[in-house]
Order: sequence, then structure tokens, then C-alpha cells
Amino acid sequence: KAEIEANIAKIYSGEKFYHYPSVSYLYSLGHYTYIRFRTLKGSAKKVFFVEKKKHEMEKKAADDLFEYFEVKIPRQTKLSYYFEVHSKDGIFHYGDFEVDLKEQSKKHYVPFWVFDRVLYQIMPDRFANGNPENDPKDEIRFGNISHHGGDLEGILQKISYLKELGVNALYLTPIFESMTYHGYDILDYYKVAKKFGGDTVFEEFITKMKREGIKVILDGVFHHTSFFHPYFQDVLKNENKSRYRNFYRITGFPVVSKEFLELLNSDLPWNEKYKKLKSFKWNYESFFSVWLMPRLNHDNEEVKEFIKDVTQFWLRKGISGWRLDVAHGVPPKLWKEVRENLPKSAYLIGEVMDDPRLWVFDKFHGTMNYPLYEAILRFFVNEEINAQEFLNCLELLSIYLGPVEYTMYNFLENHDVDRMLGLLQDKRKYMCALVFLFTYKGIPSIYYGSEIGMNNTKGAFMERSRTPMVWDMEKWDKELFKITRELIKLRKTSKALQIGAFEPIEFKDGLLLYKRVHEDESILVGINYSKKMVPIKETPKQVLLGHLDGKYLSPFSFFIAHSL
Ligand code: ARE
Ligand code: CA
Repeated sequence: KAEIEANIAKIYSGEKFYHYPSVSYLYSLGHYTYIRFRTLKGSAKKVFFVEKKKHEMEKKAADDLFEYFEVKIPRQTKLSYYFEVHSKDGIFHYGDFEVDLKEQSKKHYVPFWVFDRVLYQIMPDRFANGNPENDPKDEIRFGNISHHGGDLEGILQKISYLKELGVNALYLTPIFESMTYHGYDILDYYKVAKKFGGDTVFEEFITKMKREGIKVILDGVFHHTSFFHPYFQDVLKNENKSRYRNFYRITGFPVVSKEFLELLNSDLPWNEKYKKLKSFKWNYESFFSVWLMPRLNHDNEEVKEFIKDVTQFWLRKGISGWRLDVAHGVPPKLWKEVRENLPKSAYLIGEVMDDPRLWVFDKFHGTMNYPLYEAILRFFVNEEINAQEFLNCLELLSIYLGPVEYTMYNFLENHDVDRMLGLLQDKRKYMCALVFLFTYKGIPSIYYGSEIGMNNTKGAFMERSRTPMVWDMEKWDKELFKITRELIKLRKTSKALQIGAFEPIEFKDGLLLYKRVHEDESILVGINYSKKMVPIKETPKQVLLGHLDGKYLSPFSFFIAHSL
């Protein structure tokens, strides 16, 4: 181990200290400008940021190799500065930087409307059936799971519900022509599926949502198309001579065997066919070996143009942004081109499962925040890390993402993971996690039904979190609905929660105590995720939500307050 460490130290010895005014080391957001500095672990005792005045920087986080320091100062547009590093070998001056932050914010423009949003994710098939006449027939069921008949009319009929809840942006999983209930196998990217109401209902949908101040974000599936998409069908038919041969990643001909086609065209019911076809071999790349989803060839200029065209098309039709499916399976460079091609006001979220850094800054405005979700799972669900460790995870992410953090898509659940209330089996605990989600940096989202206590964890993974929305009010958890509604309200009106600085006060054992600060607004949040009563050392001015027992916070409870 010592040898490895010595080698690492050697590799980085020229880089013991590091800062460059790139967006994750220097940025402005809200009321502040944030400056970061990196040191090789153990190589600095103190770091000062010097700009007119000398500011001591705070050690925020550490990973295996480095320690990260930060200081925040009132928002600046121009800066000239250097660093003074105190180490055991003496005092060093690092850098001499002149920076115009206006240039940076022009380059990393974020659509301003995003900050005060609370997203609500809906799987249209599973939400509300507003028109039974458009329900698809059973012959297009895949696997054992099929359509429930939900549609855009259904969502429209529930506008008053959405208003009461207070959400002001919707993320809909795919609504284009497809054969499955989830819609990730798109047949026509320019048509809203008839089963969801078609183009006419979509227009009405957009108009009404606009009137209500609800933004609409759609799911864009550009990693793959459906096997039955006309482009892929053309390849099947014309093989090597197909005009669309290079739209996909074909690895040989024939693309599928005769037996495959025979089975496909047989009279067997879809669920049987689908299962049997899985065991065949085929000559194209696909999503996770799913034959139904052949992978597009993103090196092909025509495919690039196609993606740009579709994303533009629906923005012109009135949507406000895209959630981009399997974004990590498409080259980042392409997303950059896509972004440059769209109006600046479009909000782009990539589905990226792991390290998001390659995909943000000049690509997406954020990703589905899986790293934060992992940290939440580890602290709130598995309880395998304590508050200090949780804080280090948060601060590391903050160091990695810089301003992007504030526009990440944050979630406790979505259609690909289990419902957290089900995992926790404890409403008090769930509310603690929810309070964290709504008071932390990033755009919070609610997955349909969580607000009323849906918590199914029985059945197949992924499918079990997609049971139909419960509309029978008798079955609702009214307390959860109320608290969710209040959190949404608070979030929408608090600049501190949207763009304020995050100031940890005490992260110890199960206690999370922190402030969110913007100008003269300061919100104090306490979450006691432990079995003990915990004393709170800050005195809040006015408790807004949850409560304190004198100076104490009860087990698995929270408070949100205006602080002095
Ligand atoms: C269906 C069944 C599954 C079955 C699968 C294969 O539901 O139980 O295993 O078929 O036969 C959509 C549908 C799914 C459907 C799938 C395939 O929603 O229901 O599955 O199509 O037909 C990976 C990807 C990530 C992806 C997840 C699901 O990296 O991009 O898997 N998420 C998006 C969407 C999905 C959607 C698709 C992609 C496809 O959000 O809803 O699925 O368009 C680890 C790995 C991840 C992996 C993850 C799986 O974390 O690191 O890479 O994510 O596990 O949970
Ligand atoms: Ca219907």
C-alpha cells in the first residue's frame, strides 16, 4: 500500500495543488461566487484564497487521492486572485488568475425557469384512463405485462389534482407511437400514440398545461428505436442494400434468421412470441440484449440529424425540455451538438446511471441524479453510512458538479427503481428522506403516487413500482399527501432552497443539521435519523414544518425553520 501511495504521490507531485477557473472550480450561483481548490491528500494544512482580502478556505470533502477546499464570497463578475497554501514544507503561492465570470455564465447558460420547479413523473399508461375508447387491444402485449389504458385525456382530467398537489412541471415517460405500455420502443417519433390520445389531444394537453403554468418534459429515446420502426424494417427487408443500413449497428447478414421471422409472423400470442424470440441470436446491437430495441448508430450523420430534428420538433410544439433515455449509451459529443441546436430555454436531462461529469456542463443541464440516489440509499435505506460519511458524499458530488448540482434531476424513486416507502416500510423514515430531497440542491421530483403512499414492492423488479395510480381516496395516506404538498409549496417559494448555498452545521451519527442561505433568507433544516432524542444547537426563529420538542428533535423526525 505504501508503495502504491508513493507512486501516486510521484505521479501527482507536479500537481500537488490544483485550481483552474473551469466551471467546477469557480462559478457563481445565486448570491455567491464559489471557489474551489484541490490538494493531494495530506499535502496542505491550510489554503487561503487571496483576492484583495485573504480568505481561509474550508476543507469540504476528500476522496481516495485528494482533499477539496472551498470558499464562497459575495457574487462577483470579475476576479483576480491567487492561492496561498500552507504545508509542512512552507508557504506556497499558487496561480495568478484573471477571470471574467460573465463569459462563463454565458457559456453555461441555464434556463432560469427550471429553478422553481417541482417535477412530477407520470407513466401515462398507468396514471388515469380518460378515454376507454383508445385503449389498445390485448394482442400487442409484451411479456405478461400490458396496457392499462391510461392516456393524456386522463392526465387532463386530473389537472385539478396536480394543482392541488402543487407540482409545476411534468415528466412523462414516452408518449409516441409504440407497442408496449411503457413506450420505450418507438415506432414513429413524430406522432403521439393514438392510445395516449394522438396529436390532437396532445395539442390540447400542451395548451391547458401552459395555461396552468405547468411545464412539460418528454422522454426522448434515441439510443435505440423499436424493431418495428420503418427504418429498421427497411433494413430487415433490403438487408445490405437498405437506405437505412447504417442507421443501426448491424453486425452481419441476414439481420435475423428465417426462423426468427417465421416465429415473429406466426399466430402465437405476443407474450409467448416475445419470450421465445429472446432465445434467438440476431445480427445487430440492441439495448441490453432486447431484440425489440435495436441500437442506433450515432456515428452516422443522418442519425445525428434525425435526433436533432425530433428534439427540435417537439420543442416547437410547446414542450419545455427532454429527459434523454440511455443517454450514457450515446456519445457525449452528440448531446453537445443537440444542445447547441435547441433553443436556450430547453431543459435537458440525461439518463446517466454513473459518473455524470462527462455528460454535463456543455451537454445536459443535469442528469437523473443516481449518485445522489445511491448516497440516499446508503444513508436512509441501508443505514450503512453515518451522517458524516453522507455529508462527504454530498460534498464530493458538489465538488464534481459545481453549479450543475442545482439543476440535477433529484429523485427518491422513478419507474426503474423500487418505491422508497416500500423499501423503508416506515412512513416516518420516508418523510425524513423526502424532507432531505426538498431541501437539498437540485430539482426535486415526485414519482406519481408516492405522494399518497403507494409502496408496492411485490412482483418483478421495475414492474412493481409501476402499478396504476390509486384514485380511491379512502386508500390514500392523507398525512403523506399533506406533507408532500407543504414541501412543494415551500420549495416553490423559497429562493434559499432553490439556489441558496448549502451550509452544513452538524452532521453527526444520524443527525443532519444544515442551512440553505440566499441573501437575507436563511432556512434551517434538521433531520434526526436515529432512535435517540437529539439536542439542536441552533435556535430557529420560526418553525415552518415538522417540529421541535423544546431544544430536542425526536427520533426519525424533522423540522424546517426560518433561522435567525
Ligand atoms: C423489460 C422488463 C424487465 C426485463 C427487460 C428485458 O421490465 O424486467 O429485464 O424487459 O427483457 C424499458 C422498459 C422496461 C423494459 C426495457 C427493455 O421501461 O420495462 O424492461 O425497456 O424492454 C439499465 C440502463 C438504463 C435503463 C435501465 C432500465 O442503463 O438506461 O437499465 N433505463 C431506461 C429507462 C427504462 C427503459 C430503457 C432504458 C430502455 O428508464 O425504463 O426500459 O429504453 C444497474 C446498471 C444500469 C442498469 C440498471 C438496471 O444500475 O448499472 O446500467 O440500467 O442496473 O436497473
Ligand atoms: Ca385510454
